Amino acid sequence: MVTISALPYDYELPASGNVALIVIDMQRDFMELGGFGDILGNNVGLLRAIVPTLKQLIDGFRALDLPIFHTIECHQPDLSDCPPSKIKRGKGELTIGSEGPMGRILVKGEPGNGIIPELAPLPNETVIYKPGKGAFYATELESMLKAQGITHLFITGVTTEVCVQTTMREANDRGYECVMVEDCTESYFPEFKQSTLEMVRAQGGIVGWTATAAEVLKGLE
Ligand code: TIU
Repeated sequence: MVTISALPYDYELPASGNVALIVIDMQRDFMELGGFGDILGNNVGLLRAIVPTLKQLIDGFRALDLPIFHTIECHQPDLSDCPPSKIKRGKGELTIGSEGPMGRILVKGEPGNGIIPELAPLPNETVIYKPGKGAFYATELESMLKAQGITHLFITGVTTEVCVQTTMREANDRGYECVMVEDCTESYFPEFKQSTLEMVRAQGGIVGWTATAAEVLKGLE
């Protein structure tokens, strides 16, 4: 049994529990000027703060030979997997599929859709291409986790209250024991990040736990 110091109480990982690290949408679209986050009117620079800590956590999982799943929010070039409601959202001139400074906004394979170089996946790591905010909706993630017997998830990435929280809620409903890693997730709205951390661990951990990267690594190593 591994015990990780977490909130609202210690997170326990039974010997039979298989863990994975989930890294949500650390893509240029959300981290750089000219991407989707920027065209929605956000200060994308706010998200950079977590990159070194998230890199340490990723390196820790790599050193322990534990599985890592990266996700990318994206759509097919013909936008057939993007509901019109999602295209219409936002107030700027550019929208999903528009030509932006880093290629077509939120379209699979465009330069802006790539994961930032510092956190680039290794060839043995899985990349999940997701059309929704949650990583389970319309993806192979659940079947892949089941195939590997994974039961416990450490969830990181951006943005905390949008794709990270949606994914954690989807995972929780599917029976996964989830930890949101506090210093490996960030929001364009600091108060939304704080509220998300508090709401997932409220009511005795209604959605799961939160812990720092250092506590996660201390527990796993
Ligand atoms: N806009 C925003 O905060 N987030 C997204 O649109 N996607 C993710 O969170 N990845």
